[in-house]
Amino acid sequence: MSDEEDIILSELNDDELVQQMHDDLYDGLKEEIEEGVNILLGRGWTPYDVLTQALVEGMRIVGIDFRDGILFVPEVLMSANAMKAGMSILKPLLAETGAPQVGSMVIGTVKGDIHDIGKNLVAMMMEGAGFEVHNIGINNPVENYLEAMAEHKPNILGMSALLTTTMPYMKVVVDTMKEEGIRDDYIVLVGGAPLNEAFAENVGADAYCRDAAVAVEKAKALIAERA
Ligand code: B1M
Repeated sequence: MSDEEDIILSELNDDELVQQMHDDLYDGLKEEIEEGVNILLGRGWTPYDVLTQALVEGMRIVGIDFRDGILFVPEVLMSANAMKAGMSILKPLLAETGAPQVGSMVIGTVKGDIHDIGKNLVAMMMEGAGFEVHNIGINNPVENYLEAMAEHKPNILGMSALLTTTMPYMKVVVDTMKEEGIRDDYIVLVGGAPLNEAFAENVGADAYCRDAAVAVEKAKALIAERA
């Protein structure tokens, strides 16, 4: 039996448990992540702290070793699945704040890009802040965004891209909105690890959102500005 199999998560203190969850996320251990999330919640941690300190931070570490060629796609997929399992426990709790509805949003990852963890996190946090969110998934061509906007008439369009090769597609979407004469009907928010403020401005978005909390802040501020 290896040392890892001897670890009883509930016997670890908070710091040790969070550390162990980073390791378990790295190893793609879905059940252990679910157990860890439940233990931290049981100890009175807020869903937001569990999300940011145990899950998002763990994924950041996975990203470093993926970049450096230490982890490969199949392993990172397992980490992503474990992360999603943890997120699905937190989702209803984050949405439970009872915040009054403040607006609505269509959000999706752009064409050619299948990364969805960050986008889903933004969707969860927006829901928790009182937004009605229509999450249209991954790999979205411009037609999907237009269709969803026509159907749901949101205040906000959110786009996510995690690859330097897919982020320019955001400009295709904004330019098409301009051609159709609907650009100014929506607040356009963009996000994803390789983006920055200058890029957002360049593609004609209203704001760049560094993370999910910033997305909520910017969404609320821009809606208030337009009211
Ligand atoms: Co990918 N991948 N990946 N990957 N992957 C990155 C992005 C990469 C940086 C890894 C690396 O090299 N360090 C790199 C991109 C390099 C580049 O473009 N310069 C990369 C690569 C190269 C690839 C492939 C090409 C690998 C290959 O096949 N050889 C391939 C591409 C597939 C495709 O999309 N066509 C690929 C595949 C995958 C997996 C499938 C294995 C998996 C995705 C699983 C999934 O999402 N279901 C995966 C993962 C997990 C990652 C990393 C490790 C983690 C991404 C993540 O989930 N982060 C990532 C490394 C990294 O980003 N450091 C990497 C956690 C998440 C909470 O953060 O997504 O940044 P993030 O979201 C944040 C903010 O960015 C912001 O808020 C979120 C929450 O705070 N935000 C928004 C995001 N979207 C927003 C939208 C908004 C607002 C804010 O709208 C309003």
